[in-house]
Formats: sequence, C-alpha cells, structure tokens
Amino acid sequence: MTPPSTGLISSPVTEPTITKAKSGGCGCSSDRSATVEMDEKLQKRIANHPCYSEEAHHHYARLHVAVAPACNIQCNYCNRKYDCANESRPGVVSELLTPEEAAHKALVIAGKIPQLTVLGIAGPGDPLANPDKTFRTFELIAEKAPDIKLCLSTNGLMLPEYIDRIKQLNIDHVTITINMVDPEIGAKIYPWVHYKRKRYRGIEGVKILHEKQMEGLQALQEADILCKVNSVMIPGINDEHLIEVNKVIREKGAFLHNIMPLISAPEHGTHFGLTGQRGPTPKELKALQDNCAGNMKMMRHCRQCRADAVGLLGEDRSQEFTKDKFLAMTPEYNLQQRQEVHAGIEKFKEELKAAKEKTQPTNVEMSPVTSLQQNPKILVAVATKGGGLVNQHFGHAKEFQIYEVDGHEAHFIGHRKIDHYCQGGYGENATLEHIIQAIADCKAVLVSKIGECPKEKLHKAGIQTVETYDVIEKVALEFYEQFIQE
Ligand code: CLF
Ligand code: SF4
Repeated sequence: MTPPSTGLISSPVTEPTITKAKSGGCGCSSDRSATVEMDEKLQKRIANHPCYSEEAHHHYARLHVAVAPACNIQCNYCNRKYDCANESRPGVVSELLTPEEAAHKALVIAGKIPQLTVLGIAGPGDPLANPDKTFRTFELIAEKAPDIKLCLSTNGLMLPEYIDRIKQLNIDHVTITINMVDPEIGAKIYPWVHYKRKRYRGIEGVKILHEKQMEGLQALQEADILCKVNSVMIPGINDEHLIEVNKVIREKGAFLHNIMPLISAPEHGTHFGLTGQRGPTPKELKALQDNCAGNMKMMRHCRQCRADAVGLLGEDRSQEFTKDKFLAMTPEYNLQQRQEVHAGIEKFKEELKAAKEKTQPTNVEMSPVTSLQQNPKILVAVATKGGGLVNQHFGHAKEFQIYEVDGHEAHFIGHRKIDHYCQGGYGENATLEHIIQAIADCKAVLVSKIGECPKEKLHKAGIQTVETYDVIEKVALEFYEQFIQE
C-alpha cells in the first residue's frame, strides 16, 4: 500500500512486535454508536470534511480564520479575553485578521497543505455578530479558491437573520452550539443576551436565544444545509438534560451531535472557572455520548480547536503561519495540484478500506476462544500522525487516539491529550506517569516505535505495547485476537 504524497506517511508496513504486560481488568462497558445509513449524495458532501466525517479527519485538514471579534451573548464558560469557547479550547488567543488577510492566509495554506479542504470561521467571537467581516471573508475565498468548503460555527442568535446569505454563499456546513432546550437550565449558563440593540438579562435573554436557535435549526433543514450541533457538557447543570437536547435536535434535522467537555480552570478567569464548576471526566463524557448514540450520529473526534487552527484536527500548525510569517509568503494555490493530491488520498482510503476488510473476522476464521467469549470490549491507545495508520513514535505523540475493539470491529471513540514524552530527546518520568494515567483503561498502546524504559513501565502498569506500521483497525483486531486467547 503506497500512501499519498501529502508528506504525512512515509515508511513501509512492517510486522508488528507485541510486547506483553501483566493482565488487568477492562474499564470499558459502552455500546457502539448507532450507524446512520447515508445516501451517496450525503456521503459525498461530508467525505472530505474532517469534522463531519470521522474517517476524513485522518486525511484532510481544516483552517480557521479569526476574523470575528465581537460576540452578542455571554456564556459562563467563556472569558472574552480569549477565543469563543463554543468551538475552541478555552484560554487561547488568536491573531485577529481582516477578510483580505484571511483570504491571503487561506491561499498560502491551500498551497502548502494541499490536504486542506475546509475553511471555517469560528471566532474569536461569534461569526454572525460580525456579519460583514465573516461574509466578506467567505466571498473572497469562494472567488479565489472554489474547491475549499466553507464552514461556519455560531451560537445561533442571529442565524435566522442570515440564512439566505448563508445559502447564497454556498456554505454547506453550519454548527450551532446548543446547550439547552429549557430556558430554566439555560439561565444557569447564560447571564445575558444582546439582541437587536438591547441587552436582556437572565431567563428573558435565554428565551430569545433558545427561540432563535430552534428557528435557525429549522431554517437550515429547510435550506438543506448540513447542521452539526455542539453542546458543552457541564456536570450538574446540563449533563442529564443533554439527552433531551439530543432528541430535539435530531427531530429538527441536525446531522451530527458533538458533545464536548467543559474545560474550566480558575486561570482562564471564566465564571465557571472561578466558581469551581468542574468539567466531566472522560468516562462521564463517553457514557453520555453512548447514551445519545442510539438517537443519532455522534461526533467523538472533536479537538476543541483554536479560532486560528491549521492542519489535521489532531495537530496544531498555527505557529507556522502566524501573521508575520504568512503575510511574507506568496500564495501557491494550484487547483490542479490540489485535485491530484485529493485523488491520491481517495485512492489511499480505498486501499485502507480493503486492508481493513481483509482483517474483519467475518472473512477470517474466528478462534474458538473468541467465539466462545461474548466479544468483550477492550480499549487500545494509538499513536498516529494521520492517514489511518499506526505510524508515530511513542515519544512524539501529543495525544493518543482511543479505539474500542470487540473482535468484530475496532472503532474510534475519542482521544486523550498528553504531554510529549520525548522533549529534547529525553523522556521525563513525571510525563510518563501522566501518560500512564491518561490511558490506564487501555489494554495496549499501538506505536511505530517505543524505547525500552517507557515500555517496561507501561507493562508494569498492565498496558502491552505493539510496535508496527500498519492500518489501525487491522493492528487493533490482531492484538484483540491474541489478547483474548491469552
Ligand atoms: Fe472548524 Fe467547526 Fe467547521 Fe470543523 S472545527 S468551524 S466544524 S471546520 Fe471540528 Fe474543531 Fe471540533 Fe469544531 S474539531 S472544534 S468540531
Ligand atoms: Fe464566548 Fe463564544 Fe459564548 Fe460568545 S458564544 S460568550 S465568544 S463562548
């Protein structure tokens, strides 16, 4: 299998080396998310959008341009010194751009990172509270780079107002952040809403926000624009209520639901950070996502990225393209070259699919041991640079992708952010302890390479190591077979 020439993947597939840890209990108990049958047309609309398609996020990149500074509501998890926390990691500040600077940046990056397929506007405030800047940016991109998909993320307050403009500009993907469908609950999240030159406090403002969000959702459905809903999970406030939110948004035609954890730290200076409101644990988040998965398709690969994010979802290349740097670069946007790269990625995806199918136990004789057990589920952690492959050194990973494996299927359920183990070539003991804690519920870590010292410590913690360079699902299923037999 030859990976596409995107600079992402570059070594041969090798035989895996599985190194064992002492056995331990399995921390996983959730059901698989519902699979939604999609027609071909819909598949095509999401096939290269890294947020709307989990598969695409291994191969395609997105760019956010920070052109929208103002906001028209206040969320208790947001400090307005920083980027919009509805679509960004809290505590991050992006460099503000004019629409012209944003278009220049997009053309530079579309040339340098040809796997870039989507341009999103997600802040640093609310894009629709800055309609002139937002729509001017989209116009410039549509004119100069017609193959780039346009994406917008909003709190929804002004969505009904701009639906025609959105449709006219061919913006096919819109996200609304909906944290409640009950204004009583909303009053604990939003202290005020500024609508049509007037500030409304408490429940009065929340009712307006709720009404506009529902109208916006309906309008998107009628206009046949794909809608993703983001919800911030706030334990004790809207965690149980999000099940109701999930039902309502599904009925109103949302395509995808992305439940994100509240990130709240006192140093971010948000109301929730300062009052000690905690965020959910990974286990609580997964349980809620699993609970909602029977109703509709859930997004589990969100990275809560910055308003100026660049690259694949799991990587952050924004520092390579700061304003002083990208303004000095000449755009090298080349439609034909980009189409060739995308065709290469699609071919590679087909090869990956074929490789995965070959490993499916339906085509392979299942061992008697495996068929006797009722497919217990286990978790494995994967180090990957993208491309759907186990292809990253343990020491270089900034996050692990988590796969749930049951003997029939290995499927992505989330990611865990970690500190780099190798910093300046040295492994840090404290960092390793943190990594072990982060993946303590996993039975194995799948990596392209790992040093003897971390390997030994992982084994002591009950986590096996598999060293290989191959398709993630294939390696995970092979490991499962061996694990169960033992
Ligand atoms: Fe950006 Fe959002 Fe469009 Fe994606 S992000 S505007 S839909 S292109 Fe994606 Fe980032 Fe999560 Fe957003 S991973 S924060 S869901
Ligand atoms: Fe902050 Fe975004 Fe909420 Fe506005 S909508 S207050 S920018 S999190």
